[in-house]
Amino acid sequence: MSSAEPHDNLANPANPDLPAPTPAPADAACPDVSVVIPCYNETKRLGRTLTGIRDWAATYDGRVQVVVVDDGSADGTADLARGFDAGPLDMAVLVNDRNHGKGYSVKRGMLAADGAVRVMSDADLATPMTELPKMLPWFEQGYDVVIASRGMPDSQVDPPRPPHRQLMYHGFCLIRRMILLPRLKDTQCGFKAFTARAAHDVFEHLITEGFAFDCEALALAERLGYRVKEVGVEWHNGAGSTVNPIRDSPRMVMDLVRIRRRLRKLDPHSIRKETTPVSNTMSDTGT
Ligand SMILES: Nc1nc2c(ncn2[C@@H]2O[C@H](COP(=O)(O)OP(=O)(O)O)[C@@H](O)[C@H]2O)c(=O)[nH]1
Ligand SMILES: [Mg+2]
Repeated sequence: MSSAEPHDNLANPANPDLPAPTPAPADAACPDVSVVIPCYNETKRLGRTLTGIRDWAATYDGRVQVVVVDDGSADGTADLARGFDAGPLDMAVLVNDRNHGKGYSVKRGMLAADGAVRVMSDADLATPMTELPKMLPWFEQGYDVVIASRGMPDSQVDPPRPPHRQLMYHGFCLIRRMILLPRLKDTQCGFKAFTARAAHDVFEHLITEGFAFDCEALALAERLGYRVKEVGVEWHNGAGSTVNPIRDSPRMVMDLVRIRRRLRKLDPHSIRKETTPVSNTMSDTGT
């Protein structure tokens, strides 16, 4: 067992009757990792991010795959990714036919990735890869989805966000907790890790193309009986955010209502039953 904190209560209040997770294999401390990066006009930020992942991969014992998903960029983002000196990284570059949104792009990347652990990261790598080793031990303890959070007592947000962003963030959290996922403090941090099986089941059924997709993914995961762990991380607030809270928040709130309505009608057992085998998963190795 790793150096992670003691066991939490693994019961999933949403679905106590769904199958318990299969114990993770003994070598789960360094699983093969895929990092999916949704990118919309990211030539300014992506190079540094890929370098950061490459540097981290050089210190990591497992295989590291990077899947860049270019979401219809007009600034040569895909060319930058293709031309990057990948070193030990296994690189894949997917290009959307047009701009669809972050949710569409993460879904595409997550379903194309092949790591035992599939991580989505924003193109600014605001949560550095060095935070991933803090998250991986939770998989060994039976969690299926481990999300980085800026809302935990040990989270470090540096530098603090400007007051207007802070206000929008807390306002959205308040509304979101009334509609979906009341237990989670921060659903919007752009760094989340899934086992291959959870990634497959969740993203196969995800329909939200915009920024509310994180909430749909997490609510879907809980509805399917997967265990979600929120972990405080270091988060660096850099320049160049592509999210406009005034433009994007109303749409997100409408999406939350739609997501809740859809999930109420969803039969989780039919999804878990129809699931086809996923290769190279932590929970499929059966060891
Ligand atoms: N704004 C925007 N971002 C997108 C889109 N598709 C993918 N993304 C990516 O979604 C991520 C959003 O992160 P970021 O801009 O840092 O926003 P933050 O949430 O304010 O930190 C970035 O990696 C974007 O490139 C899109 O259609 N619009
Ligand atoms: Mg950011």
